[in-house]
Amino acid sequence: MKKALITGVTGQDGSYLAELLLKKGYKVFALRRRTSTPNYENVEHIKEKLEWIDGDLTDLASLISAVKISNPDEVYNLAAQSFVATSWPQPIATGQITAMGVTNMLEAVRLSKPDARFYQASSSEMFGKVVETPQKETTPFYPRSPYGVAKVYGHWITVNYRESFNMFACSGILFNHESPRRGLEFVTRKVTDAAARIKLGLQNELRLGNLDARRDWGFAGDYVKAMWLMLQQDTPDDYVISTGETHTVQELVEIAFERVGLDWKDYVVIDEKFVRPAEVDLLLGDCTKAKKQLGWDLEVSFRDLVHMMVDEDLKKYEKFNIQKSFQ
Ligand code: NAP
Ligand code: G4F
Repeated sequence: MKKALITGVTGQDGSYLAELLLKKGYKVFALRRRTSTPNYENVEHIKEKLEWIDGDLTDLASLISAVKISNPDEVYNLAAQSFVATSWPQPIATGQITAMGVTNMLEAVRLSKPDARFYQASSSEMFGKVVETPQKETTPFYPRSPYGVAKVYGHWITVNYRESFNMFACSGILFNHESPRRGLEFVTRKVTDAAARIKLGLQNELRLGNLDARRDWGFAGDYVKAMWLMLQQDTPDDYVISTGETHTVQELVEIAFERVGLDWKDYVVIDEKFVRPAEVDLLLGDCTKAKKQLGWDLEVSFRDLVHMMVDEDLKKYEKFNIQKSFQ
């Protein structure tokens, strides 16, 4: 039985990856940090199947201990302060977790299980103010946020440990990927949640920032398969994972509101509070390398993804309304 250690299991990607690895017969160790209230919403259905280890990406001792306890064949480093907007008001915490946390995790592996295969969650946010379109593995980085800068560090330290210590370390440069498990602060989920709430009379308006930004949005369930595939290759490498389509935030809003039979223009209000100090205007990935070398492909289209998210949010609130009416 193969053993995997995942950081960030309570987040969106960690929950899908844990499901995938359990299905493949892995023993899955899950690093969790201390929170004041339990935070298992995304993994409630598999919670008992995971081997939980307490630790924090900023605490090297806890990571060394986690690697020793789990003795993993594969390590997936998904934990991060992952919300771009928060990285301006909290640049230092973002750097400590999202940048230096990667070195902590790599050091823990190097010191305790150097032959474990390592996956780093790099990001298309590193391309920032893009210097070429579409973006591929060789496109130079130009990060536009403290988060993007931290991810560039995490990316290069992963490459460096591969080249310096001959570690099997891979970096997946993943473009935006979403799901019904996405945090409510990210634009896709904020929009699908609001469309459902407005439809059910629980909310009157939706306040958003820049509607012109373009993203290459895919489904998280498809993207975790690429993470696993990267660690099954003969040699470690870096791969772009994307859909090869780009859509504006406005298109996302249109599809979500159309799904609930409403005209978005009647509800969306532009609020400067959500406009960023520096924006990433356009992301569009070229994942030819992943398709050829990993045999990876996606199954869920952008429109189906938005519909899936709206439908799940509607279901959630309809259930909530029924429960409320019994009180
Ligand atoms: P997410 O939902 O925000 O999950 C982040 C996870 O990291 C959570 O489990 C969180 O734990 C954990 N975490 C945060 N700080 C930690 C710390 N100091 N120590 C230990 N754990 C900590 O993120 P996601 O969307 O699943 O993304 C997974 C990874 O891929 C992240 O590294 C993200 O930056 C990267 N990425 C994401 C995308 C995307 O579109 N989703 C694209 C490219 C790259 P709590 O639950 O306790 O907060
Ligand atoms: O959904 P977002 O917050 O995602 P963003 O900034 O692209 O970052 C996500 O994808 C990265 C990969 O490229 C990951 F590395 C990162 O961890 C995260 O998962 O914002 C998307 C776009 C931005 O251009 C933003 O300005 O939507 C625009 N937007 C417009 N109004 C908004 C809003 N974003 C948010 N969160 N909230 C708004 O009200």
